[in-house]
Amino acid sequence: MTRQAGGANVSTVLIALGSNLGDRLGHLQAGLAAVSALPQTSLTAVSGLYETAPVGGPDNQGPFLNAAATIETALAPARLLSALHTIEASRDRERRVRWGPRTLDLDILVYGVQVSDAPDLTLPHPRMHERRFVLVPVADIAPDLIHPGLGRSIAALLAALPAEDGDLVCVDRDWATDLPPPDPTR
Ligand code: A4P
Ligand code: MG
Repeated sequence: MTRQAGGANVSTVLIALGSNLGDRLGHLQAGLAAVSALPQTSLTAVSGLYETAPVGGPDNQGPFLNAAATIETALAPARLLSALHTIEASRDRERRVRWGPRTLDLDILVYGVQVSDAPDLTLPHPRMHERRFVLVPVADIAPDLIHPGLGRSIAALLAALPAEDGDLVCVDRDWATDLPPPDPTR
């Protein structure tokens, strides 16, 4: 959804958060605080926190913490992605192996009703509908949201995905109530 606010187009955007390296909860909390402090952006909903088994990537990586959040933002998609990459870098994110362990991953899942197959920013995120570690958190905050590419609700997409034993467990519903203030040194 996009609407006018004070002359700017404001869109509803779904973001996925993930971490499986170092202080996982600290990275997610700091990442979310930084997202909510972005200019022309407000945080409107945050999912529970889930511990999830790694999907893909190297064999021996540790479990992830995953969550999802909704923001309202006037930042254009490319500008928002670049801001998310800056926040990832502030948590010492390194990119070595595809789907390898990471301190903080911030993906744009859905940006309004935009659909794009550009490799730098594919919208909606090309794998979101195949992944319970994405759809379960998103269903906490936006079960009725229609996937702009597939035309089906998040709840319907999730219902179509088989659960695997131990693939995911909710570990905290209130992990984002006391976010740290943004760290000016990072
Ligand atoms: N990119 C394209 N579209 C987007 C988008 N919608 N949002 C480009 C964010 N980035 C997008 O991303 C690689 C490139 O994707 C970027 O240059 C960006 O321009 P990355 O963050 O460097 O690396 P990545 O996250 O490893 O890549 P990718 O392919 O997006 O990974 P996935 O598909 O997100 O999978 N298992 C569990 N349990 N939990 C997880 O969070 N995450 C992954 C990563 C694999 N397994 C996981 C988890
Ligand atoms: Mg990513």
